[in-house]
Amino acid sequence: MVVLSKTSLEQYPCIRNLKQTIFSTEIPMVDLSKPDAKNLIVKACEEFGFFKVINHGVSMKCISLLESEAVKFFSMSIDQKEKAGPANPFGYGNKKIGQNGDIGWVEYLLLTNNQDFNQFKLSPAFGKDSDKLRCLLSEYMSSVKKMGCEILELMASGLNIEENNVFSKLLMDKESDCIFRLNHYPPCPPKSNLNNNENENVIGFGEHTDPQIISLLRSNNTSGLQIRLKDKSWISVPSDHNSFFVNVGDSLQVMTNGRFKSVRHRVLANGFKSRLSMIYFGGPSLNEKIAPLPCLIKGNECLLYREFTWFEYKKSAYATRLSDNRLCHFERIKDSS
Ligand code: GA4
Repeated sequence: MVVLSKTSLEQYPCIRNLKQTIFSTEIPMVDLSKPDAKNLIVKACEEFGFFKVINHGVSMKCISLLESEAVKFFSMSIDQKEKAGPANPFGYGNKKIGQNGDIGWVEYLLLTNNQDFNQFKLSPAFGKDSDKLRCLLSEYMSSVKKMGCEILELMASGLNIEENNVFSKLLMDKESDCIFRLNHYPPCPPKSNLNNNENENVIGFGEHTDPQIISLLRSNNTSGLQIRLKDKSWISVPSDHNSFFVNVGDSLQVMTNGRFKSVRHRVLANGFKSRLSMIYFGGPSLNEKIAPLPCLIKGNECLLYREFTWFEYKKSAYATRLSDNRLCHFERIKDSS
C-alpha cells in the first residue's frame, strides 16, 4: 500500500468516531455441532442477517498457512503485487473498489473459482510460491464451501423446507459463481477534524450488502467490521480469528421473500494494527433463476421480488456504487387494483 501524505488522506471517506462498543453476546453465535444450530441460524438471519460460527470444521492449519501466504503477498512491493494483474474485476486492487468510483483504505486480491487457478496470473506475483498458494487456496475454498453448504442446509431445515438442499445445491453446482477475496487494511490513525474537534475514522471498505447468497468471512484478530442493525444503528463486531462470520446476501433475501435480511456492513480502518480478512462469496451459476421460493410463501403473502437470473443481477450490481440499494430494481411493483 502506498504511504499517503495527510493531504491525500483527505480523499478517503470517513465517519465520526461513534464510540460504540458492543458486547460479543449480542452477535448471535452458532455452534454447528449442536442440535439447536438450525433454529439459531434462522433466528439470526431474520434479526441480523449475520452470525458467528464455531465448530466450523475448517482446518485451522489450512487457515493459518493461507493467512501467512497472504501476509507475505501484501508485504511485497507494489510493483510485485501489481504483477497479479489489475482487479478488473479479478486481480490485485489498491484503494479502488469496483469500477464506479468507490475508494477505501484497503488493498486486496480478488479471485474467482470459475477461472482455473492455474490460469490465474498468480505466478508472476508469487514466483516459486505460487504453486503452494494455489494448493492452499483450493483446499481452503473447498472446505469453506463445504461449511457454507452445511449452513445452507441447516437454514433450509430450520425453515421447514422439505427439499433440504434447495439453497446448498446452488453452491454445489459445478458452474457456481464463487468469489474469493483477500483484504488487507493497513493501520490508519483516525483523522482529527478541526471543524468539529472530533476524531474521524477512515473507512476501509464502505457500507454495502453482498449480492450473492452467502458470504463466509474469517479475519485475523484485528477489529474493524461493523454491521447495521434493523434500527439502522451500527455495531462493531469483536474480531475472533478462530471463528467464521456469515453474511446473508441479497440473493438469499430474495429467495426467502425478505424473511432473511442481507446485512449492510462496512469496515473501519484500525488505528494501530493491520486487518487481514478472507471472504468466500457463494453465488449460484450465472444462468440460475433467483426468485422467492413458493414453499415459503404463506396464504396471500405478496411476492416482494420478480424472478431474475444471477447473471442479470450481477451485471446490474456491478454497475452500481458500493452503498447503493441493489435490490430495489428487482422489487415487484405492487398491484394498485
Ligand atoms: C461486494 C461483495 C464482494 O466484495 C464483491 C464486490 C464487488 C467488487 O469489489 O468488485 C462490488 C461490490 C461487491 C458490490 C457492488 C459493485 C461490485 C464493488 C462494487 C462497487 C466482489 C461483489 O461481488 O460485490
